[in-house]
This record gives sequence, structure tokens and C-alpha cells, in this order.
Amino acid sequence: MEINGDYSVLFDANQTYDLAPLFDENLIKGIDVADLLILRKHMQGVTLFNAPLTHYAADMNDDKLIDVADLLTMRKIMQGITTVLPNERKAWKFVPNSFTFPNTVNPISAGVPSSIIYNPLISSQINQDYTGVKRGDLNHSAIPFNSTVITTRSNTDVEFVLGDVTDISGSTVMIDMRPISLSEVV
Ligand SMILES: [Ca+2]
Ligand SMILES: [Ca+2]
Repeated sequence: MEINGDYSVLFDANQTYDLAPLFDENLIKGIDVADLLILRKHMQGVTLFNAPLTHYAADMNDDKLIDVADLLTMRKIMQGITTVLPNERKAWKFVPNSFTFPNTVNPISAGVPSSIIYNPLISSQINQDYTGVKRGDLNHSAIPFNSTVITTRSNTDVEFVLGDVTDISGSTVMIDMRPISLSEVV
């Protein structure tokens, strides 16, 4: 494990693995009225999301649709009514960098992988990187491990690299994450 977020994990060859980074924190982090407005404008067709990762972050219930259910969930989180999501959904969601979103009106409609599956793992793998988004944080104002809200950026997505491997249980690897560097996300 390197300080810049590089990670390496040793596995037995010829086995099947599902490598998924998981990161959880306070659900409300990064969610405020600005995000609700962004979602509302998208749903009304006034200002559509300009990045697939924004669609991914806005789908609060992972049903591949952006609709009023997501808006209500975000509002309840903002009001402090909802602090935990059903089905053990984490505050952050990830997508392998190797995944290319389709260039469609709804780039998440066909599903977005949250892990990389090796079936089986037969050789060493490098550059197995993921991008994380904070669920509901549509203007990417949240950064992990820090309560600071960075200056809003509406046109770009914040990319994180993986940090320390904290636990290995079964075939799921739980990996903490950190920003590449603060200067790169502000
Ligand atoms: Ca936000
Ligand atoms: Ca949804």
C-alpha cells in the first residue's frame, strides 16, 4: 500500500473474485439544497446532468432511474429524517474506471458495475482503479475524512484513488479511500 492510494492485494490464482471498494460515512455529507435544485432542474428538463457520474450519484435507490423517489430520499436525508439507507447501501458508490458509460439520455439505465469480477483470476492485474461518488452529492461538494465543503464545481467530477485495505473477508475486499490530493479536488 502506497501513500498515494496505490494498493495491492494477493489472491490465490484460479479462483473467482469480486473486488469492490466500500466506503461509508454520514449520509448527509455533501447534500444540501443546491443538490436538490440540481436534481429538480434535471427532472424538469430545465438543466440536464452533464456527466454520467452525476446520474450515478443521483440514483439514491439504485433502480437505474432518476425520479421523484430519489428526490424524496435526498430531501429526507437533508432534513435528518433518513440517516441510513435500506439494503445496506453505503454513502459512497464506486464504478471501475474500465467501465465506459453509454452516451445516452440515461447512462445508468443498463446498470453500472460497482466491482470488478475475475472469473477466474489467472494473472496479476494492474491499474484496477475505481471512481467514487458521494450518493446525492450532485455538485461534488463532499470530500471524505474531512468536514470541509470545497468550492462547488458543477462541470467536473471528483476522482478518488483507493487507500488502505482495512479488512478482507470472504471474497469482498473493503478498501478505504482518499482524495488523490486536496489541491486536485478544489
Ligand atoms: Ca453537494
Ligand atoms: Ca432512482
